[in-house]
Amino acid sequence: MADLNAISEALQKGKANDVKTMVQAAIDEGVTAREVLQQGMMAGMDVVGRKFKNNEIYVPEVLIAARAMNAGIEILRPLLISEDVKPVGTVVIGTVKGDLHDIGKNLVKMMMEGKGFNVVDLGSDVSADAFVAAAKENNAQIICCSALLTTTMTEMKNVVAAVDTAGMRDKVKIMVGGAPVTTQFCESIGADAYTPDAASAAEKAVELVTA
Ligand code: B1M
Repeated sequence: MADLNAISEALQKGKANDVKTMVQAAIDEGVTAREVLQQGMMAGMDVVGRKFKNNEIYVPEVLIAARAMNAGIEILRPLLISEDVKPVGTVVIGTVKGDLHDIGKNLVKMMMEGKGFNVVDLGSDVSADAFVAAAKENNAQIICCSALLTTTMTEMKNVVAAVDTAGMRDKVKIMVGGAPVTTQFCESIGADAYTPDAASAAEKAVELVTA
């Protein structure tokens, strides 16, 4: 029987090959991709985060765990992205300036692709001006900003201001998310929507373009 806890533990130890093998085995046994992601991999990443915070492990171990997480995500990707979907719009996504955390952003991207969006991924450490330029160039309806640090989430305010300055505020919706971000923060900076996870971000995006 699939052992999601074993996936969590392998991820914590950074054993990318074991994570891949066990994720594939769980899927073959009929466990859903979402269960594997949430109860296996994200549960493991939570433990990594706690240990990192308590100085029980350091950046190299976290990077190795992140690599194992990405290895598992590659297997889940086609399953999380459902096929027969029509393009519903274009989204520009990135992690804000100064912030290198991209795992959550990659999940949001994947879920949005699953809903049929064309997603332009700017990567991490993305400046407000780069968000605006890409939105203009690709005729995007939505800009999605991710931030994992309390010190970088404030950069989202600069994105809202840059979109405003470019005269695009009535054409482009701005979505924000990431662990330290809240609804109150979203409202305080004048962004359009905050969602706590990748799946709800994708649902909200559909709502924004079809409203
Ligand atoms: Co860093 N890090 N990190 N880190 N890291 C955190 C975020 C931290 C909480 C750890 C801790 O102390 N417990 C802490 C932040 C504290 C704070 O600001 N409050 C922290 C710190 C301090 C740092 C450094 C400053 C450490 C240092 O160097 N002293 C440094 C900063 C580097 C930088 O960015 N400039 C740093 C570095 C790193 C690594 C490079 C080693 C690595 C990142 C590797 C990578 O991403 N490629 C790393 C990691 C892996 C983490 C933890 C352990 C895991 C993050 C993660 O990927 N989670 C993290 C602790 C934790 O979160 N448990 C931690 C899994 C991911 C799926 O979740 O990204 O939250 P998440 O995404 C979620 C939701 O938030 C949401 O959807 C996803 C789930 O469905 N979501 C959105 C995300 N974006 C969204 C956008 C949306 C909507 C939803 O709409 C647009």
